[in-house]
Amino acid sequence: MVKKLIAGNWKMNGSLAANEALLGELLQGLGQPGCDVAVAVPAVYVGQVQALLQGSAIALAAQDVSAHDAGAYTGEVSAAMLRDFGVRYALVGHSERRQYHGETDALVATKAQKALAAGITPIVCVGETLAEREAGQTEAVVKRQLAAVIHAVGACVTEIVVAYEPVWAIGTGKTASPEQAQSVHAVLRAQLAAASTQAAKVPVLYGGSMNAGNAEQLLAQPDIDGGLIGGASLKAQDFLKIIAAAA
Ligand code: 3PY
Repeated sequence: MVKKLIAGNWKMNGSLAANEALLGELLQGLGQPGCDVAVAVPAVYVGQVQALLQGSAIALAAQDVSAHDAGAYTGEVSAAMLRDFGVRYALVGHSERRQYHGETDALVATKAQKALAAGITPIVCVGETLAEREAGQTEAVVKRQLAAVIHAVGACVTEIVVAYEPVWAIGTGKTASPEQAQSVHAVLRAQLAAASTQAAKVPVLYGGSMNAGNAEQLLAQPDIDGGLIGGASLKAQDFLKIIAAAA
């Protein structure tokens, strides 16, 4: 069985003071978590959060990573730079990046490769829009998105994490029902199994308005191995409840 992973995605939220308060409360309530835990913080706070998490059970994650190694790419942050700060995971292909920054499947796949090459585990986000779901394209869309990464990373597919985040459930308060989520997770799990006999160890997380109220039911599904948590990861007590539900 895969060890569950609960990863918070702070998105573009936080400040030096707010991060310190949030992590202080989290670390105080955490104890020995029965699952892996990470927080994906804005790039500018990676150094601060690395120091605050030193020696704790919470891993540091980035929200994005450059598809380039170094050079004239103003505003970009490379995988090696993130690794310098102890970053363990990096989100790639979050729907907000696909939607607002035009990230393609090919770019997301390159980002996943760059993360892996630097020793960072990419959390590969896939998910369909409402229009795609209504057109009966959910399976085709998530399989296409994941296939690009599987093709690019080859045998390293066992080193990735996948997050299914239906776009219509992101920041909308709408959540996929446990059955809806499970059926997509089963598709992704089968696709991973077809790519590698070792892929059973790849965690497939659910994201998209997972919160303290619905986490337990979602996490009880056989193919849901954790969560990528948006808004609820900014409230220490809610995030702690989700972590407890994953144990
Ligand atoms: C959400 O839950 O809104 C997310 O986008 C998590 O990444």
